[in-house]
Parts: sequence; structure tokens; C-alpha cells
Amino acid sequence: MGRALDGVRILDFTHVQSGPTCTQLLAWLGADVIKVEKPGGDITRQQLRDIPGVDSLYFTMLNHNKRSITLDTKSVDGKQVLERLVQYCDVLVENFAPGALDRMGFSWNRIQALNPRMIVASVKGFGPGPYEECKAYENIAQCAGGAASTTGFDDGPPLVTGAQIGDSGTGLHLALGIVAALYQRTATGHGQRVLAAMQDSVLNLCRVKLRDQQRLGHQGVLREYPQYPHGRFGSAVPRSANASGGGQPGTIVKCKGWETDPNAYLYFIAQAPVWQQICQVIGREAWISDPAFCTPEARLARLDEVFAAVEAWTITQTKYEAMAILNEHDIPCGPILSMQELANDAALRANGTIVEVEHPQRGTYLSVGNPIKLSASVTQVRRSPLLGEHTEEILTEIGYTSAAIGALRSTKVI
Ligand code: CAO
Repeated sequence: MGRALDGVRILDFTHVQSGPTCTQLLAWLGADVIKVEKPGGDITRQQLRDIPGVDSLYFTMLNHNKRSITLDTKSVDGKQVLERLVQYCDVLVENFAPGALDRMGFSWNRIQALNPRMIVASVKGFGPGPYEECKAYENIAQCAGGAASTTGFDDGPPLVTGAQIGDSGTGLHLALGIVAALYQRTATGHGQRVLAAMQDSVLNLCRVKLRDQQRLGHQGVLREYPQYPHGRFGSAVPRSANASGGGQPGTIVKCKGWETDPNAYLYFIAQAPVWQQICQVIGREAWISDPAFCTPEARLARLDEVFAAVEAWTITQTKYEAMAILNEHDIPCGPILSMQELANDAALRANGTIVEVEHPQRGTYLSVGNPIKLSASVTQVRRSPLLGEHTEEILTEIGYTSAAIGALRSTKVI
């Protein structure tokens, strides 16, 4: 079976997390991803190492299905190799600090002159504006993109989330931009620049909070937030704890075992169309017709009472039992699953979302496979490359002889 991006060559100058997330997705969709690393390699090969001398899980889990070439792009000979690679590939992806590609001598104009069809895709911390020259990491983006100010509890500080929305979230945005630019190129014949700024991507993922900012401006309160009806609202969207981000109120409730198991919890949504079923399951039949509870409007001022009654029931069930019973009644809910539980989840393993990967140095490890499933482009997850594993192979493809490769090696260009 072929794959969606067969024939597309990616010159992958990405490092750390945001860019590698993007190019890994493109590789899973079939692109040939050539990862260019400075002779010491991507810094994450050595970060958070769990086995001495072996590529870290940080690196392996972000660089599957790629080829690796080492190249000192600041040397004269390295720049010549890079010129050929620019001519050989369809897309250059980078997430250097602002200006690094230009300083390397590969400005957009130069790249276009070398290969007018090339798409140049970049992750930066910030788009044009006062911060465009600033470096950025995950949590900087979460803070600058609006996620941290709206995450956490009302009486606590801003919080960052474990989901890497700044890095991996931006990588996803960039991958979509690249695929769109490739599609547009089929009509125009020309490349273009694609920019995904981490601040913009986080804000895009937080768009419901910008919605709430405007609702707050019009109404002075947000009636599905935990601050309503007894707390105070200021002029900015407050932290909403575990309140649902949508039109159906929800929260996290305790389940059986919560005293000792930090993950014995369930997310419960008091969805209006199944209010009657909710009342029946939790043993509050009187609320089905009680005017104080029977409409979504009436319930907004009593959500504390509603969720306390829900919890009085869920606390008698494990999260899995509660999930099964509630779903029998079509009531939306979700267990709080730990990484340990997810790692052992049979369904996730069966559908390729959790995969076991064989690595020559570390043995078998677990990874997250491609979460995007295409019926006619199936992903086979292959291990990440060792540093420079494909240097000779790639240089041969772009016309270097063994003698020329030997010369590059002896001068430490590769
Ligand atoms: N050969 C020779 N030099 C190379 C090279 C190669 N193959 N690849 C990179 N370099 C050089 C660059 O040219 C740059 O040199 P100059 O600063 O002299 O121009 C240098 O390596 C450092 O690159 P960098 O600026 O990207 O790395 P950094 O450690 O200073 O910054 C980071 C890291 C992540 C803060 C920065 O790259 C950044 O802000 N990137 C954009 C936002 C981003 O993606 N952040 C997410 C990171 S994941 O949490």
C-alpha cells in the first residue's frame, strides 16, 4: 500500500519538540524526512536520559521514521552540501531561534533562487511584533498564548498543563500548513513560506476562552463557571477549575478508591438531553420535574448541588463501573486515566496509538503512534535514526562520491 506523502522529501532542520513533532507526522504520512543534525546531534538525544549513552526517550519518541545526516552547516563545504539538499528536497522545516537560518546564509531569497518549488516552514515563539526576536519553550507559549491564565483554580496561581500544546500543538499546526502549501504548489508550481508561531497556536487552541472574554464583557458573569453565583468576576476570564469549556456543564468527581488512588476520578457531564436519566441513575428522581432543577437555566445556579449529588453516587463505583453504567444511559463521562493505565490499554495498542518499538541500543520501548488514521495510508512506526546513521546514504543520493564523503568526514563537516 502506498502512503499519502510518498515522494515528498523533507529537509528537516528541526530540534527539541515542536518542529520534530511536525516532521514525525509528515514521515508517518509517508514523506522521506532527512533530519540534519550538527555533528553533536539534536540536544534532546542527551536530555532526560534514562539509560547512559543511549538516545533518550525524549528524542526517540519525536523522531520516528526519519533518516539522520550530520552536517556542519557553518563550514564552507557544509554549506555546499546544504545547497544540494535544498535542491533535492520539497520542504525545509526549521525551528531555530529567530534569524538563525539567515545567519547560516540560507535566507528565503537564497533558497528560492536555489529551488523555487521549495516550501520553507518555520516554528517561532512569536509572530511579527514586539516579541518576534524572542526564543520560546513550551511553557512560555502556554503562558503567552492564554492557556495558563485560564487554567487552574480561582484561588491559585496560573497553571501550565501536561499536554504540550505549545510545542506539539504548534507542530500540528505547521504540518497542516505544509500539506496545504504542497497542495497549492500542485497548481502554482511555486513554494511559499509557512509560519506557525507558538503563541498563535496556543491561542487558537484557547479560542473558547476568547469567546468567554467577550461573553464576560457583555454579561459581567459566566454562569457555567465555578465562580457563579457566589464568587466574584473581574474584567478578564478567570480560571475555571474543571468546569466544562462548552455549553454542557461538567466537572471532575470522586470515585470509589479516591482516598488512596490519585486517579480514581471521573469527568461527568450534566448533558441537558439526558437530565432524566442522570436523575434516575443518581437516585434524584424528584429533580426531573422540580422547577429548581428541571431546566438547564435553573441548574446553572445550583451546579454545586447537582455535582455533589452526582459524586455521592460515583463515590460508590469505581471509575470503570461508573463509566459503564452511565454509558448504558447515554450519559457522557470519561475516566481519569493515568499514563500507566494508558500504556497498558489493549484497545490503544490494537489500533496503533500505543506502539512497541525496537531500538538497537535501548531494546523495546513504548511510544505513541500516529493518532491520525488514514484508511489508504497506513502508518508503520519505525525507530528513530542513530546520529548520522544515513549520512553516507544521503550524500551518495545527492551525488557525492566515496572519496568526497571521506574528505568531508576528515574535515569534520559530517
Ligand atoms: N551546523 C552548524 N550550526 C548549526 C546547525 C548545523 N547543522 N544547526 C543549527 N546550528 C546553529 C544555528 O545556526 C545557531 O547558530 P547561531 O545562533 O550562531 O546563528 C545555533 O546552532 C543555535 O540554534 P538555535 O538558536 O535554534 O538553538 P538555541 O539553543 O539557541 O535555542 C530554542 C533553542 C528552542 C530556544 C530556539 O531554537 C527557539 O526559540 N526556536 C523557536 C521556537 C521553538 O521551536 N521552541 C520550541 C522548542 S521545544 O520546547
